[in-house]
Amino acid sequence: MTGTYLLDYGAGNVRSLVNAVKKLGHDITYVKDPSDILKADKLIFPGVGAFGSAMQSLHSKQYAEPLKQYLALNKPFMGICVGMQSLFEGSDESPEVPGLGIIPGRVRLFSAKDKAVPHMGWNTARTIQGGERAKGCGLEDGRAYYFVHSFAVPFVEGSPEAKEWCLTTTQYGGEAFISSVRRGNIFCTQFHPEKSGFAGVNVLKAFLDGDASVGAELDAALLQASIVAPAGGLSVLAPTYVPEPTQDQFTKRIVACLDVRANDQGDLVVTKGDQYDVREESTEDGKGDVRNLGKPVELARRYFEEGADEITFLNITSFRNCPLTDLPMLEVLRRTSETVFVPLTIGGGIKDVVDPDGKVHPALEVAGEYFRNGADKVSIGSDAVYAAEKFYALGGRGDGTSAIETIAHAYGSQAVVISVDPKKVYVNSPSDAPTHHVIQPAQPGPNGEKYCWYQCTVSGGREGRDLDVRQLVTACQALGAGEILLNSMDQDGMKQGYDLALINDVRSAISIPVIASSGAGAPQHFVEVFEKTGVEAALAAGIFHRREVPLEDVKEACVKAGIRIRTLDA
Ligand code: 1PR
Repeated sequence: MTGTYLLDYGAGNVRSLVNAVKKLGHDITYVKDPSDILKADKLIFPGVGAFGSAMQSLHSKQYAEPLKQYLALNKPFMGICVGMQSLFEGSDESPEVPGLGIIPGRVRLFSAKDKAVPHMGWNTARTIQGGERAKGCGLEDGRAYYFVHSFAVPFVEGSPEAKEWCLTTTQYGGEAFISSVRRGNIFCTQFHPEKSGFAGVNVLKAFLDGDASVGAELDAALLQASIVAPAGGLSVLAPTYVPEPTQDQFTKRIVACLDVRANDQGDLVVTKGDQYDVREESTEDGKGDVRNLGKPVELARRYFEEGADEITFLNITSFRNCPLTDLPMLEVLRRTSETVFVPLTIGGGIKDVVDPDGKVHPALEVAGEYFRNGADKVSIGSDAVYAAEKFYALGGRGDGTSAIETIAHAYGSQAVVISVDPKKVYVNSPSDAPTHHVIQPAQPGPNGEKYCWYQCTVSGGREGRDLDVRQLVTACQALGAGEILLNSMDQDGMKQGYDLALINDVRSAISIPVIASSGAGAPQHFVEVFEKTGVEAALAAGIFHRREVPLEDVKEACVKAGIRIRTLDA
């Protein structure tokens, strides 16, 4: 069968991409056999996970050779993220594994000296070559797209990859990298069009609707216009235009969070607590109803349309009992990913689970199930605390078996978020908590205590552990986590602003991105957290659910304060 094919090797979320393609009115067939590749009229390769495992999968499934042949025939191809990287000669992520070698150049690790790594969020793609090369591919100069990666191909002016292939560059901190390439009918993006809202959907549309002959003509014209004969007599493409000096346009992210659980009638609802208590004022029987603030799929869609940069679902009672055979959030994800084209994170119950028949499912399998159903990241709460405790018990190392390690290994660090539920413990002096990292909070404690440490909790805050938040995040980063979602049990639902002392303490301890959470009550709180801490993202729940503060107002306040943010028309 001819048509558009998807080259998938089962490593991560391709559901969103398939949903986007279908929404655009196209059919897509999964490549199931190496021979399918050459049958395709158009081929999309959404590489996910680590470079080495992607290449190994291509070889073990015997896809590499037919893919090279397909590319040599100049048939329409779209590579996404690792799907783009695999076309280069190799990557520092897996130095021993060669790439396909179609494009000269190597994929390198970002430096974490001046920025958080992974590069996770919305950033701007600038076209070079005067934009000529971008014609017809739906990509707009200066538009923000969603990136999530730690490795990239540096943009080196005059290099063969820059001259012959580079379509757009993006600046992250002090580094400019190649964010998309195009030559003939080969078109690849480092960013994820299927996660880049309407801007990304336009890129996919152009590829799917596009005429295969256009790419070939365009390239021939460019080639003619810019051929030079250097000393060796070889013809190479000269850069027709020198790219504008680029600026880092990386934006701060606004995340809408949906705490989900079943209410007493058994319906799955979005709820929201104050300091983690999600029940209404107690009724006579001493047990108020679970607050019901809406339906998860509908609310997620509303937030996407209103401009949320990411959406997080937390299944807040999954620590009780959640066999793999009955994960209600799978359906929520499947339905959400049909209409929501920004990254989706799912948390709650990412751990080894036991089915009623006694069958054990490792956390990796649980996470895999979520990725296949539309999640881009999983968020680990309680299990991360246990993993960190084990890390210290082993003398500061992992043993490779934790959920963090196994999931990061298979799906990449960027797919592993740690959700932290810390609670303040006040002390009179640092010597009262000698094994913990003690700081001075903005306000003294109830008995005038000048110091506090932040205790990690498990099971939705029900149990405190002998581990402080700094110990937790440093251990989790070392084990391979890619991002921290930093809640605060004290600030949750209070609408008094984020706990800046806690956030600064965590931000300064690690280099992976941090999402500030808990306590947002007004647009100014977002401005404050971005101005006074180095966090990459800020999350809120209650004020959005209750429509007390529209997302638009939050973004407007940030723009007015000069904070780089993705606006819907940007
Ligand atoms: O331990 O891996 O099963 O994960 C359980 C997850 O459920 C954790 O991420 C934990 O944070 C979450 N959780 C458990 N119980 C509750 C609860 O509220 N009773 N919710 C809970 C945590 C905090 C944030 C909230 C922000 C922003 N909720 O998610 O959205 O505080 O709120 P605000 O803007 O209204 O202040 P595991």
